[in-house]
Amino acid sequence: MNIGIGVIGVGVMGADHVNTISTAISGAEVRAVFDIDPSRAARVASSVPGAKPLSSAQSLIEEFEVDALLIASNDATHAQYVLSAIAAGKPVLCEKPLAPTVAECEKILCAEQMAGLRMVQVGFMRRFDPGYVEMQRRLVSGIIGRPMLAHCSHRNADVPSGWTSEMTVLGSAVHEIDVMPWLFGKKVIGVNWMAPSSAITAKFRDPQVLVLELEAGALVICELFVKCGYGYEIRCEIVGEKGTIELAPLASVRVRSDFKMQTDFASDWRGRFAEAYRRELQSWVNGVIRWRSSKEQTEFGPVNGPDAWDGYCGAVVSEAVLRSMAYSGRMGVAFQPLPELYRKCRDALAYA
Ligand code: ISE
Repeated sequence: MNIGIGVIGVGVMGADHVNTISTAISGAEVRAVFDIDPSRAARVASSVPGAKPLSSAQSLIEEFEVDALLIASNDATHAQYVLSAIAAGKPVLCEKPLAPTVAECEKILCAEQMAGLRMVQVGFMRRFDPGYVEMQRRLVSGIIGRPMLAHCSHRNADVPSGWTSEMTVLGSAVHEIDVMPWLFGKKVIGVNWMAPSSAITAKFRDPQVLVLELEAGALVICELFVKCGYGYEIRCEIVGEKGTIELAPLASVRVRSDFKMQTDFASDWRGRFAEAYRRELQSWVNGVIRWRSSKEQTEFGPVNGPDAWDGYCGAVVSEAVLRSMAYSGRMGVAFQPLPELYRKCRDALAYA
């Protein structure tokens, strides 16, 4: 019998998850959805046989046919829904960021601690992307020796109106902030934020450059350009002492015609990371099924991927980046006290 999923927030990402669960995931089905816009909830629910729209997030969390929750609502609402789900004893997959502030993430860690097990998985889907997974495998094999440096670019064709410089950090850069320490196997210990001047995006800073300093002296240089205009593109090259490893462009074609050679870009991340999202969802569903049927309950509970601790680390680093941005207005400053923050919470809450 499939587990029942309730989805909170069925905008761009939530609707995409509903579609993936319904068409490509085994062991689960969407049984209820909630959205701040009732007509959107009704539309998405009508696309899935057996799914119903509910009129509040709390009723969806408490719905007895819903065994586990997927949260894809506005970032500012994540913490409240995650906390309610933990209180209801239901596993959660929460889209990134776990919450926009460190204080909210701490509340979530405390709630898990009180519950005695990890309930929350965080949607850092790049950890499931075949390209990043292969990069990690090659790094661990030692083929390029000790990794020293990474060059990343993260470009969106465009962003909605009302976008801010902070959103680029909290909503976009948070992926590099999560995946690069994961690849290197090292924590971030310092950050530096900078931005060139740009007339086109006068309302917010774009592009931005982040430099993350990792333990053991490695550096990650990230360009974030969310209004690049030409398409969605993610690049990453890691430079080691004996070579480099680079994400290769996705399987695609090159067209030669009319004196041009062309390759298409995806318009947004859903196409580029479709397989990563599918693997992330399947892994989470497998974890929930295993947890529900297992007699031996471990502290890892249903989580089968990045957890609330990873979400918390993302928030710690993002807040440091925002401080660097606010402090300088333009050129960043090296920011050091990150290890203290990690230690404080890890020791208090016994997270590894
Ligand atoms: C978006 O919200 C995502 O999650 C994408 O993965 C990211 O690449 C994009 O920059 C964000 O806006």
